[in-house]
Amino acid sequence: MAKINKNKFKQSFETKMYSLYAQSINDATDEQLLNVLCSVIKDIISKKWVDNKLDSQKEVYYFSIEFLLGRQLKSNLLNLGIENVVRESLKELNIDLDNLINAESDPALGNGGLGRLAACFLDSMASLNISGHGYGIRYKHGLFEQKFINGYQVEVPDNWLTQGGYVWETVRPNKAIVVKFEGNVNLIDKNGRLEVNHTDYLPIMAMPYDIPIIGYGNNSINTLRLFKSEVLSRDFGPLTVNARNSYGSYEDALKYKYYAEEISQVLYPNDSNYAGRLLRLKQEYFFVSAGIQDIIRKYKKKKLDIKKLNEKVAIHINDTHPTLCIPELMRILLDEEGLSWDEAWDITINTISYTNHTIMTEAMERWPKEMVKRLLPRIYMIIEEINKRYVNELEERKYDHEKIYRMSIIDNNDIKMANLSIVGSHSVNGVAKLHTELLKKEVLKDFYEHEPEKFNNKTNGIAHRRWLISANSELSDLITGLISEDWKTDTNKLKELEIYRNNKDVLEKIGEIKYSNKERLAKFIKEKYDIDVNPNSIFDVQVKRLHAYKRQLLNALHILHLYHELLENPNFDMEPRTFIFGAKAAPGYYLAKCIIKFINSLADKINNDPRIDNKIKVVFIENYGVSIAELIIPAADVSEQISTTTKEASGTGNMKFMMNGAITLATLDGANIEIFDQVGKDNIVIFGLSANEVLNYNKFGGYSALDLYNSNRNIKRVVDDLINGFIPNMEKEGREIYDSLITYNDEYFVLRDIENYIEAQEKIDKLYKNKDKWNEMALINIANSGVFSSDRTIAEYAHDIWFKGCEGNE
Ligand code: Z16
Repeated sequence: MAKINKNKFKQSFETKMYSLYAQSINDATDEQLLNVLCSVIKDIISKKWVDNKLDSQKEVYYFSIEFLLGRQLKSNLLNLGIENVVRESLKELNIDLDNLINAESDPALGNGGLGRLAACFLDSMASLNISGHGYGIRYKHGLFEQKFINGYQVEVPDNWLTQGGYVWETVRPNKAIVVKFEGNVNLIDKNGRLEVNHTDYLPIMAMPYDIPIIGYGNNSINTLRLFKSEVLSRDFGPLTVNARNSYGSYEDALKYKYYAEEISQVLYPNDSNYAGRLLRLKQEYFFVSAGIQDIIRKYKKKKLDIKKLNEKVAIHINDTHPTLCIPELMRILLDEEGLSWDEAWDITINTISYTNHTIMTEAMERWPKEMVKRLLPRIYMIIEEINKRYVNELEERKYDHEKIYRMSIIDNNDIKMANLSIVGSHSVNGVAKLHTELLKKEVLKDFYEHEPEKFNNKTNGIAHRRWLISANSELSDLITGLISEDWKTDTNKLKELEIYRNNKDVLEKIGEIKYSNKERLAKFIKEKYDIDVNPNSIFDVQVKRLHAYKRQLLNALHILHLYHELLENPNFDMEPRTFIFGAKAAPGYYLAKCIIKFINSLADKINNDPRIDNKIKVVFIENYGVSIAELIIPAADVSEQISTTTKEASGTGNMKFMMNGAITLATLDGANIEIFDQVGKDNIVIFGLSANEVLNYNKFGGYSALDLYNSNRNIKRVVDDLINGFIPNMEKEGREIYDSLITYNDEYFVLRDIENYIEAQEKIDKLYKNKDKWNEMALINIANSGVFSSDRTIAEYAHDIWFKGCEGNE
């Protein structure tokens, strides 16, 4: 842990204030104070922040096109173990630490689960003393900011860098890298050795911005290196004659500048849905090529043998967005290091491992051959060769033509990125048990049968330090008081909490902490939206991206159903409920936007209807993201995890809620199954179709939403409300949703599961009436959430994939 005392800290703080801003602390803005504080912390860690440990240890490089970090100050203070000294010192200087914590911008360089997972993994790698670093893109604009105007989602550009830069980053111009796009490639035979001549390419500079990743209580500091795209600066070094940026006209110069800077301009706002745009392909190759070149440069500086790369380096690709790592590494080994194909291929496979995050084919990346060929001519050649050799291998196995076509990397039109990832890596994992089983049995069946040893499961996890210790400090302190501090580094110890399951005082305390978290959220809702919510009501929460398969619509239709029950019978017996939503829709996802408008219109109607006596409140919180999640999740009683079974690969929000003592209301999908396995049937509420039922409907048909609608009064009532004007101001949107259910036969089985969901909700209502029992369930959930720490996940990645076969790793 960092050594620092109050006097020393105050002194450094004042000195830094003068050196950065030439003014006294009293005159400083919060923003300046924050900058000074972060700068002091960076000084504290700077000596330990050295990359390049290659000679002693294997280095892990985690490539991800998204890192959804969230604010760093609080978690850095926690991990350094200096929150208290800093808080007290600042107090003596008349500064409130919490103000500074909230003044930090929230870098939203990710969409949802995949990007947040990458951030949790960085935290765990550092905390487990793994030398593991991230490579990604320093987007100028992260995920858009969401505003509601008349209930519609409006996107406002995110501006996390407005304050002139990001407080935690350090730019390293001396480590900039050139990435080459377009041009022509000629292979020249030089006495039997092929020389690759790439001419007329556009050189783009990848400027590294490093963010320190601080381990918990262990002095280890890793690096997240994000690249910004720029024009090649003139002082960068000699331009090769082959480059095409020796522009003639002013106009050409501007075009080049635009081309370069556009690459890291903005994060694509799609979550589990791929768009296939050229700019996205540029982004992918940009950070992949910069990262791989950076790794090789570091490695060679150590004078290590390139043929042993995989003994010192593990490269992990987070989904297929960084899959070009495979041909890029091949390119360097072949063209620059002069290895033979077989040598290069062997090293590449043994260095790279791949995580798949979805079974939905519409989310799987495919890139048009022609696009890749034009943008990345050399990379295209290499992919073609990989494909040729792979297809040969499949033909030798005498597989039938259809199977070979399915497994091939390149088909008539496209490069199939998942196929390339599987073929070019030594490990393929899914992100929850069911997901991995579905990959093996369904989506990637051919590949699994061909190379079963490559496949393995790594159930996702979450950084418990951020999501419990930091976001819910009261609960964290209660736990520590009961079972001592060891759980913070070994979350399995949370199990010891179970001995308190019948301890009235402890259960009451858990209830009180939940209540105070709910009050805090209620206050926020009142201030922001002027809606009164009752902290004694059940806080029923669904926060995640808006997607048809996640079925926010099912939740909303149930609310509508309850509303009718209350209108029909004002004495209808139910615990008061506050339904809380938070969700961004991809800007081009029309149905998702209609669902937002529907929920907002429904909220308007219900919240302003005096007849139901405040029994139901509906709040759609704008701009859901990491910071707001830290406020919402600790305040939840019910965690809605209601995706169509088979569709949610894992889910990670589900784990955050569980760890904070919410009761999960779920389908047996993704990691919900593993939550169920941990807590047992009495501490979770399950409903809905099974995986096999969904698979059978998909394969054999037999589902008719219209029949259900015609035969079930409850269903008909709520579906009709979408189009009969009962809820004002959503005519068009209601029709769109209605059509998705009736005309297009309800692809996600909302109507099929609704009766079952209503029953499950009734069960929740009954359970909540018994407070002791409810708090006991919460305790059991917290006590069994330990396996969902990303420390466990990362330990498995390290053991089974990255350090497999290494000394001291049995
Ligand atoms: C994403 O966030 C996920 C999958 C995907 O193909 C693309 C993106 Cl951007 C999510 C999954 O939907 C979710 O189930 C999973 O928990 C998460 O990735 C992390 O694995």
